[in-house]
Amino acid sequence: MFYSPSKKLAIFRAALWGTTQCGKTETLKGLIGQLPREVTRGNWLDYGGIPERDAEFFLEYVPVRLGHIKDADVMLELFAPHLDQAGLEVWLELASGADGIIIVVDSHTSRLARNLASLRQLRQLLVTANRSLERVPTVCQFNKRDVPDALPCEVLERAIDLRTAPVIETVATRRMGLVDVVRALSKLLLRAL
Ligand SMILES: Nc1nc2c(ncn2[C@@H]2O[C@H](COP(=O)(O)OP(=O)(O)O)[C@@H](O)[C@H]2O)c(=O)[nH]1
Ligand SMILES: [Mg+2]
Repeated sequence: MFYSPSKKLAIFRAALWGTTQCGKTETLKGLIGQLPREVTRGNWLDYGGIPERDAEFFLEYVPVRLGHIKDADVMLELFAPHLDQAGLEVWLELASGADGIIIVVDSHTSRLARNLASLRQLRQLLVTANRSLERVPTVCQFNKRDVPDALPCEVLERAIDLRTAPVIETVATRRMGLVDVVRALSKLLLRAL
């Protein structure tokens, strides 16, 4: 957490982790659409005139202004790097510094193996950063609950096996559950404070 006593500003940083196409961008876009404009002001999701090819290398970023808590303005900054290749170094940096992690899980049955591989990769990255997933406030976002072949939540929970992390079901494309994800993570972060 970053805290500036003079500005009375506290900033938490959290990373969205998950396989390509699991719904990270959709989640961030959904939050921007759902939360008051003031809350997510200054996000980096509006690439505007940037060609698509270059936009792939941008780090997606959405600030969520949580509000005034105990005499300080508290912010939660959400990050999601776009490209796997461009991502790893960025990810290591994020993994070292992140106060929290949102693990976005793709509920498609066919994506289970990929979800698990990506979780192993996250664990490895955290070990490289001298950290452990069990010690980082983490929320599991089970996304794409609307797809016809979605695995039952119990099956996903057993496979993911992150007992300490709250599970939130979402449909990012319909903006379902997204604010609950932010709320669950904020609760963990503020408790850890
Ligand atoms: N049916 C369904 N599709 C989704 C959901 N979330 C994301 N998608 C779609 O999955 C694709 C990949 O999503 P995106 O957010 O770009 O994935 P990212 O690679 O993790 O950023 C897009 O076509 C989204 O519209 C969801 O909850 N339900
Ligand atoms: Mg994306």
